[in-house]
Amino acid sequence: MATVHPFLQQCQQGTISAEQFNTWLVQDYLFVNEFTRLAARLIAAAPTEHLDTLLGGMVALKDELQWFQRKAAERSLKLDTEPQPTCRAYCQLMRSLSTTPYAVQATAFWAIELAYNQGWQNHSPMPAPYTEFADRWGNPGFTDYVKMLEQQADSALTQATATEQREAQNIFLDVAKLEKDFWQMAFTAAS
Ligand code: MP5
Repeated sequence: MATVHPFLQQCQQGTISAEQFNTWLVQDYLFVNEFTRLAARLIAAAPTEHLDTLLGGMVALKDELQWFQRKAAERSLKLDTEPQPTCRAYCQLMRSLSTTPYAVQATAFWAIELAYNQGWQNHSPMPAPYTEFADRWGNPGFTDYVKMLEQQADSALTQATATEQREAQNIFLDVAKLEKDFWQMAFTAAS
């Protein structure tokens, strides 16, 4: 499952090793950089009435990238590092969305945010030093944002062709798999 994983369980129990947590942190920073470009392409393709929500998300990404940089500095982590294979595959999927219709992009964008919202929320609250991580994606405001993204994806999907709807379904499943693999990467890469 994409939203229940030993990584999150061990963060909540405070038993995750620093090395494993740091692996996730650095790889997630690389992911969020690419996700920001996905957000930009989504905005470029969006109908006017969807811009307000998406621009709010973009502002949050600016803050989040700086926050990642601070967290990495606190832990003396180098951020200009190579993506692990799973991170690379996920970034590749996000880039491949550039040629898909808006409804497919909007579904993927929602699915990606939903995975983090559900994953961290289901394992909240977390003890220090993980509290702020769980709160970042598990907080009620973020849940509301994810619900807005769902409505926007839904409205685009109702106007989409059957082929586009199938494509959106497939992307949703691809995202769920990559999310699960992404948690696992902390264990397989950190040795
Ligand atoms: C998100 C993330 C959520 N940071 N990392 C992965 C692997 N999936 C989803 O995106 P954001 O921009 O941090 O809310």
